[in-house]
Parts: sequence; C-alpha cells; structure tokens
Amino acid sequence: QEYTGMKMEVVEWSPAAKEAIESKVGGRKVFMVAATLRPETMYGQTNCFVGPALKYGVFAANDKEAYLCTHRAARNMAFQGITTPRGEITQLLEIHGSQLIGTKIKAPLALNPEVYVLPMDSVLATKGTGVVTSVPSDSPDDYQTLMDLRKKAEYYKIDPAWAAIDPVPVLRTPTYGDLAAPAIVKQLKIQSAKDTKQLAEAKEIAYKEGFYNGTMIVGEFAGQTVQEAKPKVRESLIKDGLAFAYAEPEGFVLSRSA
Ligand code: ZZB
Repeated sequence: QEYTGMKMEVVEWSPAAKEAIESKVGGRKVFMVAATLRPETMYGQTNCFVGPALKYGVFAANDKEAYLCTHRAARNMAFQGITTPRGEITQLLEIHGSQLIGTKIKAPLALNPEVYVLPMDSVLATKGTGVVTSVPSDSPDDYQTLMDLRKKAEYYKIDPAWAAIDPVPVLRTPTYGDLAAPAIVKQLKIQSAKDTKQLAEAKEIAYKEGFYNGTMIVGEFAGQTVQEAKPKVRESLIKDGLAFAYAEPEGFVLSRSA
C-alpha cells in the first residue's frame, strides 16, 4: 500500500502529553504522522484519531523534527530512509494513545487548519502509522465515530469543543451529493461505530463512488475529477514538505527480520 504520510504539527499538547513529551524531544518540532490513501480529501479534515489503548512513540526524524507514530511505523520509515540515519530508529519517548486526546494539531490543507486529537477504538496498531486523520465527509468510519463522540462526550472523557467541527464538503458524487459518508451511513441505517460489518460495506461504497464518480468542489483542483486531482494533491503536499510517501511493506519488513 502506498500511503501519504501527513505531517500534522503539534500546536498544543494535551496536559497529559505535555508533561511526558516536551522535555524529551531536544527542542525538535513534533508532528503526528497520519497515513492516508485519500490525499484529495485533506481539505475536509475535522479532527485526528488515535487508538486510546495503543502505544505510540516519538521518534527523531532528524535534528530538527520528530514524528509521533507506532514503533512499527517508525521502523518502516527508518528502512525507507524517511528518517535519518537510514535503518536506525531513535525513540525519544513512549506514550499511550489515551494521553494524546485533546492535543491540538495543524491539519495541512484543511479548511479548518487546526484540529484536535480524539479517541477511536477501531484504530489498528498493525496498519499505517496508528494515527488516522478524520474526514467525516467521505469516510463513514470517521463520520460515525465523530457522531458517537458527540453523543457521549462525557463517557468518552472528551471536551465537546474538540469534536465541534462539522463535516466539510470536499467532493461531489451524482448518487450521494456533497457529503457521501453521512448519506451512506444513513442509507445503511448505521447506528454506531460498533456496526462494523455495515461500516465496512459503507467504506467500500464510499471509496468506489468517490474515486470513479467524484468531482472536487474545493481547493486548487476544484472542478477536476477525483482521479485527476488525487495524484496532484499528493504531489503538491509532498513538494511543500507537508507530507511524504510512506509504503506499507509487509513482505519487505518480514524478509528483513527473517
Ligand atoms: C483519510 C481518509 C478519508 C481515509 C476518506 C479514508 C476515506 P484501507 O483501505 O482499509 O487500507 N486508516 C489508516 N490507518 C489506519 C489504522 N491504523 N486503523 C484504522 N484505520 C486506518 O484504509 C485506509 C484508510 O483507513 C486511510 O485513509 C485512513 O483513513 C484509515 F474519505 O485517510 B483514510 C471510504 C474511505 N474514505
């Protein structure tokens, strides 16, 4: 899988993270790195998700920057030469996902340029970076999780203000309009993020519909099809230093450690 690694710069740590992190990064700028397959939807980011029960690390990328992700992702980045020196992992500290909730970060390209970190139980430690940027307009999982968090903010121990940004229209499809994910969630009568089977189906529909029938309605490539815009948005993010190419080299990593 060829992901785009989005560099989401930390603006303000949550109180629990501040204590654990600030003194240990050697003055480096810290970025949470979110792995996405949908760079063209980055205009519609409204928050970011981590797995509250997952373990994360902050890893030196070089003398000036550090990346927050799972150890597994840091290892892949080191072998891909994304961090230096190539093949070497420099972990600065370890932190639990739950401690990151409420951290404020920059979301490159987003119409809402600053967003908060929220919990999502279905984030997999074995995929991407373990950090997921949330686009509720086009990702059914993100939309339903955001709705659940809003409904039960107290239960999830979040400040409602962190989940206050509404889905932002990014692309238009003939069948589902400007907000495909909410429309598909409604159509499939999905009630909560625990409806995992229907959500998997919704994701499949949203992917296909967006990719084959979507037209951009915001950003530099508004008016172009999603298929045209996707690689252009990606290239522009990478050129501007806001993202990098990140591959999920399952076989590669296994053969290295075998
Ligand atoms: C932004 C985005 C916008 C995404 C969208 C999807 C959609 P796949 O196809 O199963 O590989 N993701 C990334 N890492 C994780 C993780 N560790 N655990 C759970 N989810 C993760 O899924 C790749 C997508 O799953 C990624 O692309 C990311 O969310 C999420 F409008 O980034 B995406 C219809 C989907 N729409």
